[in-house]
Amino acid sequence: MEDSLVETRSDNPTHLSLTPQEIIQDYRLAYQSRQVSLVGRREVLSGKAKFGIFGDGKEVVQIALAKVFQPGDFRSGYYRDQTLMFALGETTIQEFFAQLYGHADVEAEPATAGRATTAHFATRLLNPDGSWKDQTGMRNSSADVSPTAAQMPRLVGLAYASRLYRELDDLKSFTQFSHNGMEVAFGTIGNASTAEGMFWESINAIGVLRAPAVITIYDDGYGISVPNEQQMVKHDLSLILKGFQRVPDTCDGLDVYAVKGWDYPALVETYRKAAEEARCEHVPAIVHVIELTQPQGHSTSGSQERYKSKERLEWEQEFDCLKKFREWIIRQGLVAPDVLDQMEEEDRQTVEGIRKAAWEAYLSPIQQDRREAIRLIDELGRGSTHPGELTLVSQKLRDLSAPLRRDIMVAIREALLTARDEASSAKSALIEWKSHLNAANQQRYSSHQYSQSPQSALEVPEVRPIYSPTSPLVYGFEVINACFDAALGRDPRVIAFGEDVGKLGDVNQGFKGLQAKYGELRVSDTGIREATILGQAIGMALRGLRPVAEIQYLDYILYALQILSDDLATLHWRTQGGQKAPVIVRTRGHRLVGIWHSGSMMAGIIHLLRGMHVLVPRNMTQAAGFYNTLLQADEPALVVEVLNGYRIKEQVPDNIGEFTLPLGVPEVIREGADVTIATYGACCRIVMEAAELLSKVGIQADVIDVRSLLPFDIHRLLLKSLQKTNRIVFVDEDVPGGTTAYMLQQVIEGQGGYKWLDSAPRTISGKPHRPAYGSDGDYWSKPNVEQVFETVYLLMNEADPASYPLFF
Ligand SMILES: Cc1ncc(C[n+]2csc(CCOP(=O)(O)OP(=O)(O)O)c2C)c(N)n1
Repeated sequence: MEDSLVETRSDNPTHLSLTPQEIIQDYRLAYQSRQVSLVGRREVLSGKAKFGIFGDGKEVVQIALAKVFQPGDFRSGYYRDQTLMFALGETTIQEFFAQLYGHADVEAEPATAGRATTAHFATRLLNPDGSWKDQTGMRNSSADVSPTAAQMPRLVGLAYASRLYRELDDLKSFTQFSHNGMEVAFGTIGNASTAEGMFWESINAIGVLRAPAVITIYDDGYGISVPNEQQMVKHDLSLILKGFQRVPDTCDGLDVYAVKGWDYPALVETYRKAAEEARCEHVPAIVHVIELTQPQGHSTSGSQERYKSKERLEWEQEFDCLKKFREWIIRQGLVAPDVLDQMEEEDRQTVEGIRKAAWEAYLSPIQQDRREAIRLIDELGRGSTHPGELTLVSQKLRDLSAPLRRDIMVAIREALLTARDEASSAKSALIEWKSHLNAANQQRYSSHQYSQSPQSALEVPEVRPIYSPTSPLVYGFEVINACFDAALGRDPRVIAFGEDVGKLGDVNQGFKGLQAKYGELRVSDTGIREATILGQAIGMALRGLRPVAEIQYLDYILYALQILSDDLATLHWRTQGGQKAPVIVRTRGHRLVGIWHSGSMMAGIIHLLRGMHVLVPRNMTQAAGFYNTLLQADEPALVVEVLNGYRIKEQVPDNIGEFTLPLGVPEVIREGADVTIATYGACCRIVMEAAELLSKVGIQADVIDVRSLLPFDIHRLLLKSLQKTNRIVFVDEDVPGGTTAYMLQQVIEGQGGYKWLDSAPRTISGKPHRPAYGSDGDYWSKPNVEQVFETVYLLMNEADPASYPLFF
């Protein structure tokens, strides 16, 4: 062990200031948690639950961690944390089993209402109406995700928020979220997942930001079957982490501890020290917990005997943290072995009783539905000409020992199909029951993808921009700048950050001068670390702040796309409205120059970010309107500004800080009766030029700027245009079959536009490759005026060759 790492170990409990009762209580909780793992695995292997992953082998470290976890603190962890959650009182054993069974009821399974896999923890941060609860009175957990290490980026923001609440006077009144930044964010991660780039990016960011996070690495030597030798250089995380070690007596770096996972007193001491420094001095820490085991192997999907040696398995038995904890308690004379045996027996029974209750609670509403379905099918059979077949259907359903909801639906469909040639009141009743079940299951599994609160972005009232003869004509970047100036002045929770956002005021000057005006914590620079810029924003938003996180160019959002997709976009849905993170992601894209500054991969984005709003304003005034709307809403959104719009002049509305732009409402930017052209972003300019040329040959185009891809045209304006023109062309710079195909599906299928078509619908997109460099590269890679003109002209020629003769 290197000198600079603090190795803690102790055999003497007296200095722990814990009573024997507290220590025995800790042991019993650890023991109960182990029982949960054993019983849980049995439930999966017997077929009652689908998949099990448990925290066995990590009980003692989590008991120690829980001791320093205070109300107001946050957890960002992963699937091994059951003991921590039990010890915090934030997940009950019954709720754990409810999740194991997939009990889709928020009362029974408050973390995710049956949506997330086993051992995905979360606390409910929101009231049923979507408003924030008082976080300082609760021990909080952000909602887990399965991609390992993806819990790390949001830890950056959860911890950094404490610094902001402590150092920004204007935030002092938000006592629902913080008391002077005294909150610590606790992260947990497995040893193997530290091989992910996101882990290193996160600890670097936490160190740079001096964000009070305490990160625990549970090191059990393996990542499923792959040992540390194949996961990390030098095979020893403590050695690698040495470079992050805080320079003594400075704030530079993190405190790095190494402690054995079976050594209860040492763990208790280590966490006390680490949490105290983080809480009071905002010094982050890493606790590398070594010599951990995994008694049941990785998960229910496989057996560890296939990849662990006999020696390793023997060592794991010997160093099982529960065994060592028990031995230590007995050695200290805190309790006699036979008394402990008795307690263990009681705890085994307790856990089994809770499991049984969880199973019955899960099954009983399904059985009730089954009874009703059987009754209705039998009723149908009584008046039917197919009584035998219908009896078989209901008997099959009755025979299932543990029916699923889908079994009920399959039986109903089979019964209705059997009786398809009949009409009866019994059949109508069954059809009605089926639609009732479908609606209930829709609610059960698909609700809350977007906000259902009064702060939904769709509820923000529209305020039109006001112009007067004195409204100045300025560059686009100045419009954005005025909008952000107003937002920062209006609301102290608005915090903007990103690469070059602070001192420079972003690469296009949208924040020019605003750091000087509002300070370095309100408008700040970050490292080049897109994934953790997003994580920073998610964590801050979870703690009540209003981050505007900038990704410098749309092309680089790919680095953050995983976090956006897995974490941010799913958050509200995967907690069934229990958590929200109203992050505004600001970026700029579409055509400018070359392969990596002309990105417009909008289809990739909209398909991966369902659960967020995705907005593509064509100019900076519209972007400002969207920001004003979003800052009043409680939902996450991505705004893609037009890269080549910053140097184009626009008139600033007199109410730049107040006007709003509704989401999902396209705008007709040129009227015509011959053809509808739907587009967005930088392509609006191209299409408008083409429409001008088309009008010279007598073709009048209805040009519609879609503006908002998610949500899309909620009032069916495109359909109205199509009903007038009977022809439609979709134009954008994405790849063929990208967002143009999405728009086509929305209008032709979704809005029923196919009924109004006199010509086949067309799409015009960029090439399937990235845009080549230079103006000519742009011209032949992205849609151009001539291409739009010719496509529309051909459409008209097809319909009326005499009026529109071919000339090319
Ligand atoms: C990004 C990602 N890759 C792969 C997986 C599949 N997977 C689940 S757990 C796991 C091993 C993780 O090992 P470690 O981080 O040491 O944690 P442990 O399960 O041992 O506690 C893997 C590879 C995943 N969930 N996420």
